[in-house]
Amino acid sequence: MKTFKLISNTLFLASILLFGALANACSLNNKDKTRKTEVTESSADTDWFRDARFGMFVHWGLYSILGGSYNGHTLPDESLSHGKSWYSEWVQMRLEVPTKTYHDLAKQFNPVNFDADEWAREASLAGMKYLVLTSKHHDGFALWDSDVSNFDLGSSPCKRDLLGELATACRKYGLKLGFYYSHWQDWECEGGAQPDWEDKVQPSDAMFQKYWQKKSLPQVRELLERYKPDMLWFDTWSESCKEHITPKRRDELIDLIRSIKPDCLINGRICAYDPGPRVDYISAFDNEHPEKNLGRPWQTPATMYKSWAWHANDFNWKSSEQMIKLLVTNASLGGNYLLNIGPYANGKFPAPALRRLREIGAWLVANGESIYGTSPIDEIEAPSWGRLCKRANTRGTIIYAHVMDWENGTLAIPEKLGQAKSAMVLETGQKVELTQNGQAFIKPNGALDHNVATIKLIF
Ligand code: H79
Repeated sequence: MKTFKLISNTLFLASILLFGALANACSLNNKDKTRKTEVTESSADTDWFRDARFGMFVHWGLYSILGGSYNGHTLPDESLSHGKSWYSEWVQMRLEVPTKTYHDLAKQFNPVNFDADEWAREASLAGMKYLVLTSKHHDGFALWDSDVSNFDLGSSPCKRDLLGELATACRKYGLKLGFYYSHWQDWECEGGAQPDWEDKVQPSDAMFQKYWQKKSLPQVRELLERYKPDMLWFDTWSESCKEHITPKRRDELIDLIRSIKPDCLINGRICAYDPGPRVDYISAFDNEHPEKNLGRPWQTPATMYKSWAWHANDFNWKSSEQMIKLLVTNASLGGNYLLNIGPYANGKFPAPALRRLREIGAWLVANGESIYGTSPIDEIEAPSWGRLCKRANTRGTIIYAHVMDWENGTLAIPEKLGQAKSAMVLETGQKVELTQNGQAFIKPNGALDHNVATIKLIF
């Protein structure tokens, strides 16, 4: 246990913020100079995040041992008052696991098959540019050996530095690294927020403050100092956090992060009902795909099936094609897609997840040019047949037309884009015929990808 250090919120911090703001204002976007710059007070450089478009989320912790079931019950189970959810990382609360039984799972957590290099390699092969791991979910278990809590990896048989291994592997594969940290709900700590259910007693403000100062802030500090993450992912989703996550505490947490690592990106769900202007990117709700560009860097956290963490009885796998379409749709609106994996407790990725990762990665090998570093076309509604992404540079404008439905085989190009000069299948370079006025392109002969075919239109 270490004593909590007060955060210095002084001239030093002010100068960092000022410097950050200036640096931001001066930085040129070398990818697409037509991008609009929004007026926010995010002081970190978000260009890498916007260009990345695709990341891996990983939900992994003690709950992975139970795999969505406990004591003859499996999620969702309506016979229990709060059992109606697929989210297996909530198993402790939803399937009413006694506290001691749940905490004893720490003695079993020994991921002998965890190979950080393999995780990072798979993420990279899938075309992902960053990886975000649950360092502590709502159950309160820290996936590292924490100085400020005994409910942590240090109390398990695993004596490895899992987060450190992951940080090294991510660096090797050129992936940015992020941590999910549950700053609001913490079911283990006396002052941590509890599920917002009528039958749960929430901690008083004084108790929450103790948790905040003795566990939440110091653990965020530990993560930043030890592992130097590129981004943090906080989780609130409704007004029910208002009692504990006040704008003052939100800002205190942002100040702490900026004072240690000013370029670490912070998500809007640090305070979902009022993220304020200082956060760096907006996280949509779980599996929510907005229909418009949110105007700031944004991202959808998404599942492959219904649960986030490993669930042995969740067979609702989305197809690779569905997920490619969601990635493309988000990209066309300026957003990222943070696709989740729920590894087994032993550290391995389940086969259905691996297959999907590799299929999406295979699509991106051929079509990545149409996704990474592209811009949305805000002023044009998506055509009925698919989605559009843009890349503009001094030589002209390229529009990537992602065809999701060939309709009658001649697809209209939205008039506002003007007349295209030429067109080709992005994957193969095969020329695609344009109508005489360059206002439509015609389905090329030969086999086209059954997923999403990308036509590169040059203007
Ligand atoms: O860590 C994962 C979840 O355990 C945690 N956030 C993700 C990233 C989370 N737990 N609960 N919630 C988020 C609130 C979820 C609310 C939901 Fe819905 C209700 C999900 C589905 C129905 C409303 C509608 C919000 C998204 C869609």
